[in-house]
Amino acid sequence: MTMALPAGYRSLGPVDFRRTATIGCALLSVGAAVIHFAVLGEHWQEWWGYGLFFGASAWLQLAWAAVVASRPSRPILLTGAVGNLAIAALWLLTRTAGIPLGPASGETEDAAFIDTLASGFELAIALGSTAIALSHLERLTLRPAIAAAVIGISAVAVATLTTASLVDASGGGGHVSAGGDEHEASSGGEHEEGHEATPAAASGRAGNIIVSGAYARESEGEEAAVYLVIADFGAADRLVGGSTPAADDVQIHENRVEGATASMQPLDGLDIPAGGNVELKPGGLHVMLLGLREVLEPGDRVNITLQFQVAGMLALEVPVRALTATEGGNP
Ligand SMILES: [Cu+2]
Repeated sequence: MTMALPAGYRSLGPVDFRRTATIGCALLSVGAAVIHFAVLGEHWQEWWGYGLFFGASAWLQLAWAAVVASRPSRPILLTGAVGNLAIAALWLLTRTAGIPLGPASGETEDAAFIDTLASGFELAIALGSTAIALSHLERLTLRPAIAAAVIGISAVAVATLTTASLVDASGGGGHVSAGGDEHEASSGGEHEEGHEATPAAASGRAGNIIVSGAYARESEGEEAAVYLVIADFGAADRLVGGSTPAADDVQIHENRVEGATASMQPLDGLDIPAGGNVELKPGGLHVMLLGLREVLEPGDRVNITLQFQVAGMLALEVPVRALTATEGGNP
């Protein structure tokens, strides 16, 4: 300790154990805040109330981390413990009893890695902060090197786990997919033989556009309709068309009902309002594959590239579902 270290290190005295543990809690709080920032946009799309909750949680967790790291007083530690316990408890509620407020109220969400991790961080903060605040460890000290190692390992662990959860969420569709389906992108484009009734819908992102819940219906003649939800996180955009190796033409269609007859009208494009959501669903808007070169059967997957004016091309590998898997007979 005292021999080979440079002067700067030698001048460091023993480090307060509570201080070290507090910095660990602050790091966990930063991890939870980053996760909440990352999912803020998609929750805001669902309802501003959800967005506000995630935004407020993230900023408060970030602020608490900064405050507690510089001033680990008992009231500040206990405030963090109570706040994080409340957020973790709310998470448990939404995964068991159901979401208490907003358009999705009553629905239960599936627990994914990303939200389980954030809640794990919060629970650890709550327990850790309480223990630090109520314990009498003022006299306990660590060698500077050990304190630095503990903080360094905590920082790397939090950063690695948080990053992994973000990768997992973006790759798996996670919260984004409309039906709560987890989409595991299957490598290669070959057709799957298992004829599932409702294979997981596809999702993808380009620029500020996220497409989720995408699926095609099995072909009728040489045509098939594709449904999906388009969410825009930035400026206004426009879906102008698409292409697929499976068909000669890809058009945007709108169903119009006049009297007793329903007809499909091709559209030049489909405006996606800034920060808005457009749903292409049975009986309304859809993407139409025309002049199919192969029969699309339930369980197949079809590659479709959508063309947006601003966001550019967005490639999807869309599952094919049986006609009976969708409500309403009309495309
Ligand atoms: Cu159509």
